[in-house]
Amino acid sequence: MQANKIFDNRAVVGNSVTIPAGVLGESETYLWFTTSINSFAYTYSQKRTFTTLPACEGDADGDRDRDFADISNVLTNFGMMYQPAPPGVFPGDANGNGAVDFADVTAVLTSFGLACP
Ligand SMILES: [Ca+2]
Ligand SMILES: [Ca+2]
Repeated sequence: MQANKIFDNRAVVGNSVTIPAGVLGESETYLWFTTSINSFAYTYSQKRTFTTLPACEGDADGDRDRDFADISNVLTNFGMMYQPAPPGVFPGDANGNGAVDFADVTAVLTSFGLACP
């Protein structure tokens, strides 16, 4: 597998990293490279890759389904603008265009109950 992007995050807390929404793209492969030094000054490095999931139109809350919670999420965030529209899932933006409007209501209703790809 060939990684097509590299994400460098030096803000590791404990053994977890939270990557903010909008940083990673959909259906893209990233290289995960870590280096740690133990108490004996031994340096240990690992390389891993991971691939993000494809977009799921109609999933307004980012939990990979299309249900009543998505309708509620669109209505709660109706009128919000996330411009310019970065990749990722933003509350209420069911079609990923950066705005929460009637098109998002339609996106949820037309895909209601369908599984995400
Ligand atoms: Ca959902
Ligand atoms: Ca939208």
